[in-house]
Amino acid sequence: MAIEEITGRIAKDLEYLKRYTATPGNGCTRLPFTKEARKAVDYLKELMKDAGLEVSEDVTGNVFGVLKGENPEAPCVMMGSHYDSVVNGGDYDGIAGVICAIEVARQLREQGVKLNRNFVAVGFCDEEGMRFGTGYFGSGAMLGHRDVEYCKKFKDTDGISIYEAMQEYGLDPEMIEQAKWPDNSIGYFMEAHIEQGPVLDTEKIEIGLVDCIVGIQRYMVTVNGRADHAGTTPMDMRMDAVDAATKVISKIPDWAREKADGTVATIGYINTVPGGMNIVAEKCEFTVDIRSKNNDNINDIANRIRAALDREVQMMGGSYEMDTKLVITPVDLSQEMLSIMEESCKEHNYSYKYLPSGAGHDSLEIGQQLPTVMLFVPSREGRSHCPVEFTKYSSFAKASVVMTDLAINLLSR
Ligand code: HGY
Ligand code: MN
Ligand code: MN
Repeated sequence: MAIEEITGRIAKDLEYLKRYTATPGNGCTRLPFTKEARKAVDYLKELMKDAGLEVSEDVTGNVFGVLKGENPEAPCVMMGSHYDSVVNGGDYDGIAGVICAIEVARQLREQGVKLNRNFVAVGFCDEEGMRFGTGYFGSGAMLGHRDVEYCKKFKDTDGISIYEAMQEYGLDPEMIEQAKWPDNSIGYFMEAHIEQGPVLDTEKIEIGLVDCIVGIQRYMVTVNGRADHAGTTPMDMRMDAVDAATKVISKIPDWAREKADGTVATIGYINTVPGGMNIVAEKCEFTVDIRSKNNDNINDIANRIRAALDREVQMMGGSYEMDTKLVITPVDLSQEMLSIMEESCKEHNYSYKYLPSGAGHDSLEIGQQLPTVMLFVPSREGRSHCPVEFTKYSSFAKASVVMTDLAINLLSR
């Protein structure tokens, strides 16, 4: 099929899916276990059925489409990404990778490829961790890394746990462990994704071959002081949670800069309680997201945060909690699968470049234990996690052509 026709199919699907957002006109907000997620999954199911796939949805809200091979018992070739988004995010992060997986299934059928094993397209339910502060929920559950205790532990800012959100969505969280796929049932995992950074766009390169993904640690820190009158309380009598917290927060970006190797640290959320302009803050909550290819750097910054909190809180006379939301180590992706994609790029005369991923992905979770590979396509001006996120549909079409070549190789084994 001509690349223009493939581009048209992908464009139609992604344009249609743009409507499933809680913030129309202000980016994509499709959080897990919401009506927007439900509608997107129902549409993905239709596309999978139209592509001749056997469709199912698991106990966590992951959606699978299976193209049967000769030996359905053999470890399958799985391809996909996530259908959830951040708040006011872009229209391509995650969901485009799910559409690319369905597009690969279409091309496998159209080319009459003989499948020795199943090809499975997947849409994972909660990669971002945006709602509950975690990450990789659906892909983690598929690997058996999520349980009922986990679902009860993490809550959104309205105090709703994953457990309750799943129930409201019509799922039974008590069955979470049924999401686990049997050992050796997945042979390979492939993911197409937007780069979400500036490299490919700046260098005018069409395909990114991702050789590693950074490790990530995420924390919610709560500093506890004492509420007091902003006017009558002398400065040396205060237990000002904001004063203590900001003394720590202000140091964190420099600790990342000092590593001078691409290590990053982000304070994405700060909140004060009770939040009155004439009240000394009783509490100050903030998130920390630390990432690096070097896990020692991540641990070092997390330890420096703890030491700084100990110091500042001791001086203030209050306390703090540093709740762990996510800890995942860096992962190297499959060189064998990357080489096959590199050959495909050469054959189709697509420019390409090997590069690391500074963003986390379902492949980060899955690559910890299975042969995994990612392919990036350019993000205009490197922008992502915002409404201006943009990638040309023809880029996704090229990605699907390269990944079909990889799938054919793996499915012939
Ligand atoms: O946060 C990330 O890196 C990804 O977009 N989930
Ligand atoms: Mn993503
Ligand atoms: Mn994302």
